[in-house]
Amino acid sequence: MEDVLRPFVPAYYGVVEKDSEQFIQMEDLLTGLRSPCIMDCKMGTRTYLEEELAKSRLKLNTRKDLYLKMNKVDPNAPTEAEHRQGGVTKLRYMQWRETMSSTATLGFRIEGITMDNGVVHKDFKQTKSREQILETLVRFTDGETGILESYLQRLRAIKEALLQSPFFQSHELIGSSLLFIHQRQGPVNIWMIDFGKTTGLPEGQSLRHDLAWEEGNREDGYLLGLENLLGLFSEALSRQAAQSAPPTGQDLGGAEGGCEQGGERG
Ligand code: I3P
Repeated sequence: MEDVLRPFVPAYYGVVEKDSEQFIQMEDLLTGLRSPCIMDCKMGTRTYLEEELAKSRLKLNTRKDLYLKMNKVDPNAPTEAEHRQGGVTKLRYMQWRETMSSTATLGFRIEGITMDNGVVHKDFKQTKSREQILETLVRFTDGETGILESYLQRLRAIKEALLQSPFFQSHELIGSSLLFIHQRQGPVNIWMIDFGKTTGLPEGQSLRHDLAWEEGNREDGYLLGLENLLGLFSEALSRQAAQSAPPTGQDLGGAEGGCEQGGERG
């Protein structure tokens, strides 16, 4: 609450006790919204902590539930040994999820979307290419250029704050999400959420967040993901703007992608 990231995270109201259990009390990001569209993007190129890696090397216990989830998406994904065992380790599952989706290549993945009619979409485990993501962003925003533009502005503001944030510099953010929320003719917002696996670095150490992970460097790739999100929102906006621009009677062949990436990725 004292960091420059404060405007981008739900407000924290302290700890409350109920039935002798302790809870943290937080702002409800959906207050006042009647039919919001919501998208959760899990940030970073890595979704497990380095300590989970070490633990999983020590005890290679396999999990049936993760094997079943993996097998459901792609029966060819488990190895013969994993099929025989009917189990995979958590690390194996998490790494598979990273490479099946856009996490490993783009530094973020779409986890789920709720549309304004309440329908929940969770089938994004194999959404990996830029094209698949662009199509999803257009469907999520209904191709509305105003909404895409507002999201783009908010992403730029988040990036600026992150680059100045002492909290961001000194923490490894794993499994943290950006939550996109908009409502037709209503507010458009993005929030940083899910800090359950956000851990502080030893005093005096910091992270860049845009470097490749090597075991020991704790880099999470958060900024790589943010940069790609900026590029993709920018591209979606250019496409939609080109489509909705009134015809001029001249050859519009070069309109699509004319200002592709909008300079966000350089
Ligand atoms: C889950 C997802 C979660 C992870 C969970 C996985 O897979 O990767 O991030 O929780 O582990 O099952 P999926 O998205 O395919 O359903 P953590 O980030 O807390 O590790 P879990 O089953 O051990 O809770």
